[in-house]
Amino acid sequence: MTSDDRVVDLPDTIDPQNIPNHVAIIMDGNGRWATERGLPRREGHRQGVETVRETVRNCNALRIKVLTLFAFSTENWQRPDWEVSYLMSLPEKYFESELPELIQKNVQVRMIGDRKKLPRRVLKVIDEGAAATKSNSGMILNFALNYGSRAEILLAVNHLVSEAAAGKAMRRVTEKKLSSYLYTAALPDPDLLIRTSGEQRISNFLLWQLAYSELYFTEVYWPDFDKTELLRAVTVYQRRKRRFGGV
Ligand code: V07
Repeated sequence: MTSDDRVVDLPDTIDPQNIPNHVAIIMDGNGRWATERGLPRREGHRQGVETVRETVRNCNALRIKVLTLFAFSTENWQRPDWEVSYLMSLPEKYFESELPELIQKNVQVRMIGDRKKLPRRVLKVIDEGAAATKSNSGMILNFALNYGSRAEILLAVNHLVSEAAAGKAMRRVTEKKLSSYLYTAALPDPDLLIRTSGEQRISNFLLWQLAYSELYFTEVYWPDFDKTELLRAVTVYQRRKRRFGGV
């Protein structure tokens, strides 16, 4: 891709020198969006995928380096079967229409989360998407699927325990060492977490990684989270003075 694709008209509230490196988003409110319109929840999820498409374009244009999207939590299996099946069809739908553009835009696709419970077909399309974009050096698009943060931390701890039990020299565990066993090992921590649809919780998302992130909550439902809303979140992020606990 040429750099021209990423020339955007930025409002003057945005400082192009202070764009967050890593933005993570809890995409909440698809069901409520649909219900309020008298539409089936499925319509909300379908529209939610449209918003994913646009958000990926907008983040790429802003030169955000990593975008992590919380697509399916370990708790989401409790939804009705028909809804879970519909949600599980979305990765395939997304790649069918978007993979050529992701490749053209030099985007690298990845997944974080527990692969075990995911349907084989879903893993296949995600692995194919990841393989097709493996050597891309542009934005990293990271989908959290069947993801739960406590389980992720426990997995890391248990890796460390096994290593210690196997007699590997380890006098103490450092933050760096523990981080290296998280799904996000290769990624910087998020600078900005966005959650749509009014809930002000982290809901077991990236608990370790969000330690110093700016948190941005908006009432807007995910299907309505457009470019204006993204720029608003980035503007608020830039206005906050980040102190990392210092003075
Ligand atoms: C899902 C649409 C966005 C709103 C939140 C829930 C519904 C994109 C994906 C996806 C996942 C992996 C991947 C490519 C695309 C997705 C689920 C739900 C389960 F490699 N949107 N989206 N996956 N929704």
